Amino acid sequence: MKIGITCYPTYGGSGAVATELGIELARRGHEVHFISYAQPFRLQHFVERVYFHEVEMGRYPLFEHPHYSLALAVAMHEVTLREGLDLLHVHYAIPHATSAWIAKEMLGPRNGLRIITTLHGTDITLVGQEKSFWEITRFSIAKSDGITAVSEFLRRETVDHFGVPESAIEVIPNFVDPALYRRDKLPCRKQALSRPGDKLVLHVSNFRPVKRIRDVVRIFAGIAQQLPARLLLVGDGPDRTEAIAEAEALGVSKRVSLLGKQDNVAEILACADLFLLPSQSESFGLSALEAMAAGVPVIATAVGGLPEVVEHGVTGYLAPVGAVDEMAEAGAGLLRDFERWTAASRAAEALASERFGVEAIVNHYERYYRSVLAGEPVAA
Ligand code: GMT
Repeated sequence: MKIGITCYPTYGGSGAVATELGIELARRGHEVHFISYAQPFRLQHFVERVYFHEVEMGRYPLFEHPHYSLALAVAMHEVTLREGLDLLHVHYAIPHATSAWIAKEMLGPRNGLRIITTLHGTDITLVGQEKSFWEITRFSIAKSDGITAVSEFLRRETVDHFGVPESAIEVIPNFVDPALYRRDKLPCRKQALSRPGDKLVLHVSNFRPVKRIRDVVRIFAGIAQQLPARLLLVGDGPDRTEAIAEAEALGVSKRVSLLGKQDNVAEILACADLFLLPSQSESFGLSALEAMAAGVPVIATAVGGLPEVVEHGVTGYLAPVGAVDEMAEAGAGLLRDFERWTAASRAAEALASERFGVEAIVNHYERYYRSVLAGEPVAA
């Protein structure tokens, strides 16, 4: 197959999943064309059968706001014609599904291009529900030839808020390649990250309000009261200064390290003892899955798709949003008890590869592609 993939290329779960899917599809013999405004961050090396097409943005003084959606549609149209794409797989509805629909309209009815839209989260739960985006989100999803959602939770949200029939949405969860996260195979430079004897608590995100960064720091402070520990914050975003302020207010700033955006989170996960994800909402929580793949138990909120990823009491602990004391207790309890921690770590690794391993999930995507291309009903 010749597949075009569009995603947000900067740091974020949807771009990570889209890129790793493209790389795996290419490994299986498909030709994959990424179309976006920048090279996806996880596409760092030459990969056979993978191509990147940068969207060119025309500038004109009259345009106060750049017309990215239109430029993207033109790029999708051009690449489809030039490379003979069979399908465009877009990740995150806005504006990618809209641009894909425009590109298909420009190609005309004789072109058999198919569009698959993968819904990732806030395209449905937040952005898509804003008044100015609701109608275009609904329209663009309805015009897609196939729709996938990364969790059952997100499928239900899409049905409830956009009236899409449940049977029209295929749930295909996110995935990991367990081989890339094996902690025994990765160099862990714990001494460079913390003092001897410290437990390493990790959070990775884009530091947006939905991640509740203050809660991350509060949970950590609760843990650090009970045992020697260090908090590693990986990523960056609008709430970074809030995190620093909260750490200072709680007197733990000397125990918090801000590592910024990191290309190789697997190496940091290999040293980590606990992962925190106390989000307000999370349609899946790819970072939690990656932590589990590295054998790191996860303390998270029982919201959205997280209960589909983290098994409460087995691979980690789930608590209500804002229950920082409960999460701190659960975290400290696990870190203090080596036997329980080891059991949770092994269960996390096993669940990540058994339920979310790259082979099975990419097989699912391939089956779905074939059924969409054949025009078959694709109901789950
Ligand atoms: O929707 C977003 O907030 C952005 C998106 C991203 O690019 O990271 O995150 C969503 O997609 C991820 C990949 O499928 C999921 O792991 C995240 O849970 C989801 N974010 C939210 O639902 C807040």
